[in-house]
Amino acid sequence: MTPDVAQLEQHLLHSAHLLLCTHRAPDGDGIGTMLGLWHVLQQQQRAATMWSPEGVPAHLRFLPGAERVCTQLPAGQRFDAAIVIDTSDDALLPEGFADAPIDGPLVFIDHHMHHRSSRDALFIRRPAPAAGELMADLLSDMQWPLNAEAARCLYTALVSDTASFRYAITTPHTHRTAAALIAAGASPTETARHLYERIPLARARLLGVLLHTLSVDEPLRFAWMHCPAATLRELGLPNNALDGMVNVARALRGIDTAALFSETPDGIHVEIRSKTDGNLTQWLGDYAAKGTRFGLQFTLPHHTLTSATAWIRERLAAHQRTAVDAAEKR
Ligand SMILES: [Mn+2]
Repeated sequence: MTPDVAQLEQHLLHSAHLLLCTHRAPDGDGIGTMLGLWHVLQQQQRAATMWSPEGVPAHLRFLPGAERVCTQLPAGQRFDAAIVIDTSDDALLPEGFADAPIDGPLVFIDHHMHHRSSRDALFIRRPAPAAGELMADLLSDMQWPLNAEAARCLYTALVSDTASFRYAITTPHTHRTAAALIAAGASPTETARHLYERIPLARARLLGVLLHTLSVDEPLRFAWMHCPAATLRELGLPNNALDGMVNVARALRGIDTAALFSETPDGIHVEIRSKTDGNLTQWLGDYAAKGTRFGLQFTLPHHTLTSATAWIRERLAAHQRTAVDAAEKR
């Protein structure tokens, strides 16, 4: 066990009441990993409160213990340690975190290597495809046994962040972890059914509207879709209904890069993803703060859908010319 994990174990074993939380806009990895840790703590008879001010997204409410996640901290409860899962970026902490009554150490357990925090905390940051995998590793290092509930939650975390083991960062160890979780009680069918086979009708209709706007630039190997502000309004959907929709364009044959442009009050929100190593952080440099080489999101103020699309295509074309020039010089 490395010193940081030994320190984590001390905090977990010797705190009277732990606070567990994850990032803003909670996802399957953050919620699943938080729940997984909570079930193991329950087994060890450790008191812990799970907190997510935005609640648990509907598609994750099947997870055992989801009903125990509170949106408001229990009045009068103080915490002698807090474990923050799936982020170590101060800007992504849950709303109200600064006022949470935490008297003791703060621990960040995260797999985002580019996240930064100025807090005085224990950082357990490892490159892993999901916080769920990292948590399974930590529990195994500490020799804390998994129960079936924890396994179901951690498996769902792993499937969520790897998009079903599809990304390059998936390793043999990832699959061994998944195997161990299934052996401990996780169900691939249960997870798949809840993550992928419960699409609300309004979201399917949204996909239909977006597909009408699908355009491709074959030489650039670039595809994009547009979502005017009125679309979500008319379908009665929140902004996060667009999450992941860009992947439909990204999956097209002959396409390496895809973008979804949506109108917001602050400007045009751009979600862009690359199938290959598109080096997005290189050609979108200034906009790449919150993302990876494979996927980025940012907002372009003072743009329309048309001008934002033209701007991205120009930048992508310029990047591809530079890449060709560099290849010819070699
Ligand atoms: Mn994650």
